[in-house]
Amino acid sequence: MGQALDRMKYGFLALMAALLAIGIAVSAPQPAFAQATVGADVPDEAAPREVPAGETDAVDAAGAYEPMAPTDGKGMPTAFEEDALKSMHFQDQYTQDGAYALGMHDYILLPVITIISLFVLALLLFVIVRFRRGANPDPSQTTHNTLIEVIWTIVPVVILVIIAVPSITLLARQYETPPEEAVTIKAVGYQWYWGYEYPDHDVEVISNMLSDSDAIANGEPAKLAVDNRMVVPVGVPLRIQTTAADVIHSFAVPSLWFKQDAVPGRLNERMLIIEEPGVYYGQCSELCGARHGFMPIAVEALPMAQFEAWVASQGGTMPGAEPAEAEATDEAGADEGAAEDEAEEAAAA
Ligand SMILES: [Cu+2]
Repeated sequence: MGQALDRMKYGFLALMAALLAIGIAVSAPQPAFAQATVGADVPDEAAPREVPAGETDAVDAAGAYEPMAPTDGKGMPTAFEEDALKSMHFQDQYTQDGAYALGMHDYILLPVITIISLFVLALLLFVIVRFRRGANPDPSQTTHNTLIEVIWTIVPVVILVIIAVPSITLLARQYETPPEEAVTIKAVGYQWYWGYEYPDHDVEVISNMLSDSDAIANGEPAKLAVDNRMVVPVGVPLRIQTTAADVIHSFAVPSLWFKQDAVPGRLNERMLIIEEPGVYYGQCSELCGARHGFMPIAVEALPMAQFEAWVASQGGTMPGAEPAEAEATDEAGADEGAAEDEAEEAAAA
């Protein structure tokens, strides 16, 4: 029996060692690959870009909309060299859910986990020193102590309850349904870029990553800047719907506490209210193929008047501007068909 157990134990250890070795072998070449890719500017033709009809000349026609310059350190990651502490922490939050979640992390989770870790470390050190063979040659045979067992059952339960209350509250907040008047934006993941459809405004935007040199020339962070941003109004409920045309992507913007999978054949939906105007950067967060790391997200939140100017610059219309309801519905249906056709073309290309 004892031998069988030993064999199982060694078998398990050997399996773990083999898995570890495979893990090292698989992961080792990656840093070299990543560096090689980061160093080189990505050629434009690698990413298919589809220009929706009427988009090219519309910007010149209106002229009222100017892309917003990003604020350094806002809505983007911080470099370790710039601010070591901030680079290891969450980004500043610009939604109420984000502020709530960050508060929960900073004031509940982090203190609790720090106290528990230090307490366990202290216990271990005490046991190692006090009950080592030299100091305690004749060990006690005690195996049970009712009082201690009750304490180490009750205390963790209390800690879990303390964590569960804000945790479930946060979950419920994130499931809140957007109100009827919310602005709908459908983010569609493609291999490897994003498309943003505004069914209420009759606008579609295709968003590709800028090359490093273009991004830096724009005063934007490299690998996060895009040619066409997802422009949204600030301070009003947004109905963000995500889906994908080919494989699973994930629409994620850390400073807006927003991450939602974009799954082919499924429409996921979550409400988003951005508190401050600004440019907020994110990335696809579901491994989706060779250029997964090169399909960034840039959300530009503008006051309503400027958002209206942007819609006009894209050749769209604000909802309510057109009186005919039936016509609008027909158009939306046609647009979806067109988007599907485009997706098929992209997949075929
Ligand atoms: Cu992706």
